[in-house]
Amino acid sequence: MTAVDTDAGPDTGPDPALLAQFERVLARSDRIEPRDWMPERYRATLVRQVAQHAHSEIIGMQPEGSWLTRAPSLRRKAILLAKVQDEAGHGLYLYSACETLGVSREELTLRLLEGRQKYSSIFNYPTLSYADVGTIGWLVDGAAICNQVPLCRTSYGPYGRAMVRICKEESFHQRQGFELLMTMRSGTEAQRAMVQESVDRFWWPSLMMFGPPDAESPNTAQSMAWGIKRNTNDELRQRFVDMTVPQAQALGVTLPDPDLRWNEERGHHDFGQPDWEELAQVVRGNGPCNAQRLAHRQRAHDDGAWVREAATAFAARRSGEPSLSVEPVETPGADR
Ligand code: BYC
Repeated sequence: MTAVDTDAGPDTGPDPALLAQFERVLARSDRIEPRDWMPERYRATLVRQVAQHAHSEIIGMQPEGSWLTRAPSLRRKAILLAKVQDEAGHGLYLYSACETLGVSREELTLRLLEGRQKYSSIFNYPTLSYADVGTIGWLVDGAAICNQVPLCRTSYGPYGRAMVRICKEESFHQRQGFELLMTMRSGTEAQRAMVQESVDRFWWPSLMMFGPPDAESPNTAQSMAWGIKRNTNDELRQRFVDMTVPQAQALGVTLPDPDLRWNEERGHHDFGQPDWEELAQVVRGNGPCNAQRLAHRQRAHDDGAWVREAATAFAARRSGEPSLSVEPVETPGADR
């Protein structure tokens, strides 16, 4: 789509020609790019979803990050460090994608800290054992892959391109989680029990990651019509269950759902419903770790104030100079 720099303005409604052009782009499954005209509600919906996604990546560093200092071996620590750093990177790509919609990262951070924007419910559950690192990789990143692979084809260019790279990294995350659980499953009786206990705690919250059932999802229909979402919440939840059941069998763990069984007629697994009231409570801020996660994020933001100030001062100084000159710094006693 070519760049259009005019807008008919809020009082008169969108210019029909611009709207028609926008709809033509969507109809041929092409991308909307930052400088293209777009309806204000399309832009606002994207800001909501992409910001929520970015916040999830950043808050999502906490549950696993808390195990970095307690990793059982150097190898596990290196793997976990790489994964948590990847999550930070994902957050940054997504904040950048969101900034192309005209909202600054500073503003987005403020909206998160003031509770005006959400992040994924899953990160409001505690990580109680090292098996949880494996379970998050296997189930949470597994759910994230199911949700995010279709988002590589989302209608907004910067979001879709960010998702391509993120999905590649998520695949590694899921494999490392599965491998960790597989290793623990071939360990002692206590380790095997630790894996099962962890899976029992994370199964239902993982299913909730896909959002409420379609019938109670206020945003799905419009987001699908705009090509922001390519599948409904229930479609992706079903895909996740079908993908995960054989993996659970390979691991030798049971999934805590008495209604889970293969349905020959449908060609899919039937499964029970998560506790939707629990999801509503967690999303409203009343999950087991909501307050802790936000307080930690606020602390990290406060601790980072000097870095932002220094970077801003440096950028201002650099923009005031015709060219960047690095001045020698006098360091007493330093080697010459
Ligand atoms: N948690 O109409 P609906 C990761 C909200 S991070 C919290 O269905 P929509 C990882 C929803 O926002 C991956 N809130 O909404 C990182 C809406 O409220 P608002 C995170 C939820 O947007 C570190 C309301 O409920 N992935 O992988 O059509 C370590 C009604 O819902 C949740 C993404 O962010 C929830 N689970 O669909 C490891 C994916 N569910 O905003 C791993 C991108 C619903 O109207 N996002 N809500 O106030 C999406 O695909 C969609 O936004 C959702 C929800 C499927 C989540």
